[in-house]
Amino acid sequence: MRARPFSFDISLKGDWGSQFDRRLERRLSGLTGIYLDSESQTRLALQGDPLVYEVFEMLRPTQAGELLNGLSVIHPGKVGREYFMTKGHYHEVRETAEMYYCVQGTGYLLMENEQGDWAVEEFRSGRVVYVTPGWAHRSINTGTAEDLITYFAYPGHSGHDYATIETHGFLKRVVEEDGRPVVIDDPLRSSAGRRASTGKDGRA
Ligand code: PAN
Ligand code: ZN
Repeated sequence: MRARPFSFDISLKGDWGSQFDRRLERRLSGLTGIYLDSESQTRLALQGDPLVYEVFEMLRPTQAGELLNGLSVIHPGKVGREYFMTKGHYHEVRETAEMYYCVQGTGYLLMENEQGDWAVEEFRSGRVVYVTPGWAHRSINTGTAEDLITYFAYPGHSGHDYATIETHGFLKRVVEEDGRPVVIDDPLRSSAGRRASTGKDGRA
């Protein structure tokens, strides 16, 4: 891990990951339960199990004062009427923010907090989204052919709480209607407001 200041380039066409230390991949079979149309999800997972998204991380100490940063690459695709998207999570330390910079593509960052507020911000090339502390976030690629590529940075001690979203889902979903993305209420949203136990960072 570098001890001196450094710089790197994130605009290398076709070579997005080369600056980063670690690559995580998420295939459809590992995203059970996130899509409304579970039959389509199972069928597609059996027929080739598409790569839904990849995360390229710059490894830094997981401590306050550091910034964990990297690239999310969400590939284009759909499951039923829903677009390829990330699992989504809260930060385990709720008081931590995050910034996203959209390098390429089109989509949304869907967000909500534990007070029941929600927000959707648009991703398009050159656009920044600031996630305020305490807001869960999920990236959604609404493009038909292009990867959605975002650069993110968040405090080193944030941690990830995936369990809360796995248990309750988000309040809203972005689905395709007449060829366009629209925001709808999640019909599966659990009415139980209790938060799941967070446990350890489940990212790897
Ligand atoms: C990002 C996300 C990344 C993948 O690095 O982790 O876009 O999304 P999931 O973690 O929900 O699978 C981030 O928000 N980190 O905190
Ligand atoms: Zn995050």
